[in-house]
Amino acid sequence: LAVELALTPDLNLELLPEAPSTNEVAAERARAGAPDGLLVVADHQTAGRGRLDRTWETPAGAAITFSLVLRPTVPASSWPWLPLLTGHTVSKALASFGYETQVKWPNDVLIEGRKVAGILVERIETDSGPAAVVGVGINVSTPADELPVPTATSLAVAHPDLTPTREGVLLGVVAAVREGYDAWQAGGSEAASRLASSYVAHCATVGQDVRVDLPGGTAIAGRAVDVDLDGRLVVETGDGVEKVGAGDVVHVVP
Ligand code: BT5
Repeated sequence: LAVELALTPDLNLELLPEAPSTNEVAAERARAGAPDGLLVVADHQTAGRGRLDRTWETPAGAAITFSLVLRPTVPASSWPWLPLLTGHTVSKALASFGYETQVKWPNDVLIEGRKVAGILVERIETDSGPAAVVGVGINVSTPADELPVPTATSLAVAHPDLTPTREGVLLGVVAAVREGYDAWQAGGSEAASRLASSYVAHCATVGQDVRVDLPGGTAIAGRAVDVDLDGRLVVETGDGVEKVGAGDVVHVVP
């Protein structure tokens, strides 16, 4: 991984052979003053984290695990869009390599209904103001029998005849995330609503009958009809309209 990345001089990069969690390392660096744009990449991640205390498991050498330190200048009210923006740009970047990807709200990237990439965005407080750590994990060459859960896939399992390198995918995805973030930051409310409509148009969840498992242990069911400007999923239930800020979507197969 090191050799090709070293040829890309415009990256502010910390490349680690092994790390427990790149989100942890990036958060430490942000607290120590790291600027917007620091990219922490681990060749192998040993204690990857998902949302809500879940784990993210990837075998050595087969996955991409990285975290970006961002210091957004947009109002704090816009920050909830960061995970959606990241899911959207990772999905588009993988599509540019030939994969047919979809985003499941808020930010799981799927191929043929299975999860190929997961995203964990965390907001942290630092002496130089709040920062966001954007963590991305992508299953690249993981063989089927080493995928941690039946709902997972990898680029290699989904499409064995496409064989991009891990470095190539990493650089393509990082560039896409960075570009999407810069456009979103620079573009004001117009860019924000453009992103929202582009996201809604590509999100596999909108238009589906869903059950959403909420963090407290309850669930709601209904039709997902939209994503609002705060990034919340809008669900029409029998009792009216509910807006969900966090939860796990289960697509209900009719
Ligand atoms: C996520 O959480 O999907 C966020 C994953 C973020 C991983 C990146 S890697 C770089 C950075 N450093 C970190 O420590 N994390 C980030 P969530 O939506 O909660 O999904 C977690 C669930 O996905 C687990 O409970 C498993 O069911 C499943 N899972 C675990 N490992 C997986 C994998 N490699 N591929 C697909 N699904 C996986």
